[in-house]
Amino acid sequence: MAVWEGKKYKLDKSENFDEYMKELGVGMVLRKMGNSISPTVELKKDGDTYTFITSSTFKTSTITFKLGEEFEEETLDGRKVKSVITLDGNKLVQEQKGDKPSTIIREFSDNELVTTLTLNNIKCVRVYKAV
Ligand code: ACD
Repeated sequence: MAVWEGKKYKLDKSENFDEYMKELGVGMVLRKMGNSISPTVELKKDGDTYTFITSSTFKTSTITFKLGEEFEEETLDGRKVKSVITLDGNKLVQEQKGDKPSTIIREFSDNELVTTLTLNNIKCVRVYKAV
């Protein structure tokens, strides 16, 4: 069983998220919201279909995908992008295409999830704790 199976992770620390959102072109009001919210995330697997859920009091986003297969995604800030996700051990790697190409790496362990978001020269690291 994978380390992330049956677990939920809640945001504990966040570095550079405001800069990342600015680089995406997210406006001030939504950035304030994004900065003040501690979402809970979970990864689920059913056969070869994966679901990644980000839940918060403000918004919840669910993406459903198969590894290596491009899918359409509406991001939390409302962009419509195409993404491809692969899994390398406990590391989920998401490549978001479009005019703001971004890489999101989520590395799961027993008690922690480290999410690293990269866009241009901006790198944001968000640390989640298993709850
Ligand atoms: C994570 C961060 C994943 C979010 C990545 C991109 C979204 C960009 C901007 C968010 C903007 C507004 C959303 C505001 C609040 C929603 C709260 C949830 C924030 C994740 O996986 O950690």
